Amino acid sequence: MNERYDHEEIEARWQALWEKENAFATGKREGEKYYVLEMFPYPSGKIHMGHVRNYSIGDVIARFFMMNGRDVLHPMGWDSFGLPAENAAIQNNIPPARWTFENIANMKKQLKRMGLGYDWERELATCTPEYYRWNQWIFLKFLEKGLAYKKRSSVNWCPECATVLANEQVEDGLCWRCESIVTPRELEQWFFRITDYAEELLDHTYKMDGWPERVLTMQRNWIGKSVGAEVSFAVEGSGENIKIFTTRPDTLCGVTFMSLAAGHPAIDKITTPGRKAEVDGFIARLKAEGLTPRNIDEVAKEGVFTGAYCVNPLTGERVPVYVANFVLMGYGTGAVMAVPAHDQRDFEFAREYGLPVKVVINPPGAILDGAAMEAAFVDEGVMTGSAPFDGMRNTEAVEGIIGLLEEKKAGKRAINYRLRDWGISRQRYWGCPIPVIYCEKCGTVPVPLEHLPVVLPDNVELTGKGLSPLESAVDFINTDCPQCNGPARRESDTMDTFVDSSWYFLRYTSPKEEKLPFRKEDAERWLPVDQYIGGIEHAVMHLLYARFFTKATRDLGLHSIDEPFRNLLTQGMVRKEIVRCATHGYLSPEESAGGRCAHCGSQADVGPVEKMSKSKRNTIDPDRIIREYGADTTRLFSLFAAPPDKDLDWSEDGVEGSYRFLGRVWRLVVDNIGLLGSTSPYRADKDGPLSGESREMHHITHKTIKKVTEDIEKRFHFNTAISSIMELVNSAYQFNRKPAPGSVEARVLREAAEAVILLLSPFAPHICEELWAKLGSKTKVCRTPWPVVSADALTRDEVTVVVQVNGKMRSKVLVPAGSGEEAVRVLVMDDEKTREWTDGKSVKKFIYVPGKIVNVVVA
Ligand code: ANZ
Ligand code: ZN
Repeated sequence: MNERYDHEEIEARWQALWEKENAFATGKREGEKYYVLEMFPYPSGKIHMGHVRNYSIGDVIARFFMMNGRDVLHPMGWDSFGLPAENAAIQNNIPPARWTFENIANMKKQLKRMGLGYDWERELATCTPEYYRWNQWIFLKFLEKGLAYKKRSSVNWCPECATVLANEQVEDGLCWRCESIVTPRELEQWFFRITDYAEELLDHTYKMDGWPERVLTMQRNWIGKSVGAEVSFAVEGSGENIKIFTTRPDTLCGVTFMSLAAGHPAIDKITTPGRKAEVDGFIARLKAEGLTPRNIDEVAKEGVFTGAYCVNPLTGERVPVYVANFVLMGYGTGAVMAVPAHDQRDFEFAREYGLPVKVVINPPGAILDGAAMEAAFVDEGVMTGSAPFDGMRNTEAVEGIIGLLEEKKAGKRAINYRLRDWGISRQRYWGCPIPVIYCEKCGTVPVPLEHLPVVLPDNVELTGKGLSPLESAVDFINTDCPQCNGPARRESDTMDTFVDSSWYFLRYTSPKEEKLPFRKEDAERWLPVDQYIGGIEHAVMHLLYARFFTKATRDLGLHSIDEPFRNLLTQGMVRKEIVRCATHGYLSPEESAGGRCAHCGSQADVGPVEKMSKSKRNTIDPDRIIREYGADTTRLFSLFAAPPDKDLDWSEDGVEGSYRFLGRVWRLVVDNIGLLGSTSPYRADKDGPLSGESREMHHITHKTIKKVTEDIEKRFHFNTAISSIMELVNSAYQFNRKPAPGSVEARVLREAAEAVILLLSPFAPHICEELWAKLGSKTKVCRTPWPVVSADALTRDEVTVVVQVNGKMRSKVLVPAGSGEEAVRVLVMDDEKTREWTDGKSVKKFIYVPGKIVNVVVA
């Protein structure tokens, strides 16, 4: 009996060996640098299939480039501040720090159990003072440069729980815990001036050719640049001026009213006494409804007249001023010049309230009638009613109109961004303290750099009530003013955890540095990250903040890199069918074994396929799969079942198929170890040219090396790379007719077996290390150079085979010289002319005279 494939023993042994010599440490290879990074996890406690997929993808890339001689940086760490630790503390009375570090320990064990090739010496956790002191340091540098500032801003307040809620704790305007209505509450908060970088952030998206277009588009929309004009409208008889932002200065002569956002500061000053009650009532109602930028296009257009009029600076016409529900305070100036003839929202509003519709642009060759229009005309056309611009194309009139406004000092060219400054204050405990002190005498005082870190205190009582939990940490809050030494108080808010993840890829380049967040030469050696891999859910926030931090730290002189991530891969989701019982709801795989509900025995409903999630109970625990099949199978399946950027549908059959394939690879080597172990691989220069089946086997080996190399390097098409390795294994089995030890056939077989092991090793590293050692190699696979393609082997001799069907010549087929009967049969039966005579008939006999003729006998 030959040795069986004992994945558990093999995997444990190789993981220990890799760990012992820190096999994947940076700096062990001479070549050019390669930085591959997977988005670091939040330590929730257990890895899920999404992690398995993400990290398997990264590990293939890392191992591939290591074998290609590159100096690879492949680090891992923990995004370990955040709300779940605080919730666990409130619910189960476990300190957030203990909960977090226990989770980290457990997940680290799981990642090691997967055989991932990380440089563990660079591990970092954002919740440690060694890391977050540099958040504080960067904050203070931003403050010094005016990139950090404080302003009043509203938070979500739940009156019932008496606490501030994070955005993700507000569901449809209600508190997630008690479902009472969440109200806004104004607090002083800290902001990062990301808008200073709006233009550069936008501009570079047009040069980032290693990013998916979809992500770039999302970032561009988020930044939301609009070019237009700012125009002042004087309010009659009040001395007030209302500024508006418009992207359509060409429509200025078509303004028939004005719309203000409910929070616009002019409202109180211009509303006439007779209109005040109605205006106040309307505004109060809007506030209660909670209008957001997302639902603004869906609501019915509504408004009230303020009683005031303002004057069009170009025409001198007076138009009524309204408060309207579809104007947002947070965008532009919070005021809109309404042009119902050419803007659909304004059009709907005008029809609702009987306001005039004045056409100033006609479609080429037609004349519109404002009274009869059924929708706004929003396309390009010819100017009208706008002397001296009449007859011009509207796009060409824009410049002239802005020029006139500038002459009259009533307006100017303006650019607007949808992007807002980044509010980083969180009324939370488990986060990085903001390093600021408030003194009655000196005001807001930055913590001196030499006093960092401001350490987050433990022993803080978490109740889920009140404003910031740190307020109650008296020893922390009460301090001395660094300027006057008088009594002072620390800032009690902590930073948004997105701050932590905005620069961790820089810290990995010098994780132990004690004088700076990172060393300049390290950052410049490793950045940009050559390949970044993570979920599409981070397309905007994390990826935009990381880009902003890179630029802002560059401008602090810390390095000279413009963009952090050269190539971005957004992996698809892992999905599985959902299963439900009519009485017991969603069922887990364990609860629905055999297609029946484990609680009541009734038939379970299966489908459709959805993203794995705890709430739908359709998750698969990676631990179980790794225990049953091993890490190699788990990795292989998650890479084989779909290309990395596409969704992957979980299938237990697929996992078993991957397991069987590894068993086949195992036996190919182990069952022939006597022969393979005593033979050197075929080398053309020593062994001379090949012919027949040996030549074909040699050809297939090199064709596969070429295909797998290109699939990994150029396209990350791991699934097709794996299927070519599977074909190579099949060919090796077919070729293997027990050649004599030391024969050229034996050497060709050994060459094929080596290629299988080396090519498969980034996907299934443990079994490959084991087989490689069995072949007698002293060097580990992960230190062995990637196989090289021989151009000679790629060319292939072909011979023409005549095809007869029932004795009559019907076709000619080209087949590789030396092909076996099986291979020829596949080619012949697939040949179009042959199929005309054989399709739908059953083949009784297939006679092959090698290299010459085939006779197919059909009934
Ligand atoms: C007059 C006009 C005429 C407009 C026309 C459009 C078409 P983007 O591209 O999104 O920047 N607007 C300005 N501030 C607003 C606010 N705070 N809330 C809601 N709408 C606002 O759009 C800018 C356009 O949206 C501006 O151009 C303004 O309407 C409106 F035929 O001004 B426009
Ligand atoms: Zn002071």
